Amino acid sequence: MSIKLLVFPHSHYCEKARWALDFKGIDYQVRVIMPWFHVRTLKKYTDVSTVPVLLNGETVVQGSSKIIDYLETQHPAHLLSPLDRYELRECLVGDRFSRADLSVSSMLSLLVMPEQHPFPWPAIPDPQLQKFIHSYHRHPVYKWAQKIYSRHR
Ligand SMILES: N[C@@H](CCC(=O)N[C@@H](CS)C(=O)NCC(=O)O)C(=O)O
Repeated sequence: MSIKLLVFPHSHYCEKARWALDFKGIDYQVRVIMPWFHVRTLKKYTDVSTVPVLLNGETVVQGSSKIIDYLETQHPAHLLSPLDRYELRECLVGDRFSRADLSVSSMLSLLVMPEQHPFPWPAIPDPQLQKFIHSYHRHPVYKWAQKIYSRHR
C-alpha cells in the first residue's frame, strides 16, 4: 500500500512533510485538498482538522513533526534528525542537512517562494506586499533559505 499525503498546496507545514518524504526518496502520492472542504475529508481519519496528514495503510500520522518522526523510524536512510542534537556548526544543527534546516526553510517558503517548491507560486498583485517581500531579498536568513532549497530540495 503506498503512502498518501493530504496537503494544502501552499502550506509551509505541508511543504515540510513533502520535502522530508522527497529527501528520503520515499514513494508517495500527494492528495491536494482545499481549505474549508478539508474538514469533511479529514474527519474520515482524525478529529483534528489540520494538514499535513500521512496515510499508510491503517496508519494515520498528523502534523509535520510527527510525520518526520514516523518517517525516521520507518525509513531510517537519509536521517533528518541530528545524532548529536547539541552540536552547532554550518547547518542549523550538526554538520549536515537535517530536519532543523528543512523545517525553518519550509516555514520561510511562503516569503522566499523558492523555484524548487513543487507548486507554482501565484503572482502577487498587491504592490505593498511585493515591496514587503522585496525588502527581505538581501536578508541573510532569506539568502540562507534560498541556499538550503537550492542544495537540498
Ligand atoms: N503543528 C501542525 C500545524 C498544521 C497546521 O496548522 N496546518 C494548517 C495549514 S498551514 C491547517 O491545516 N489549517 C486548517 C485548520 O486548522 O483547520 C504541523 O506541524 O503540521
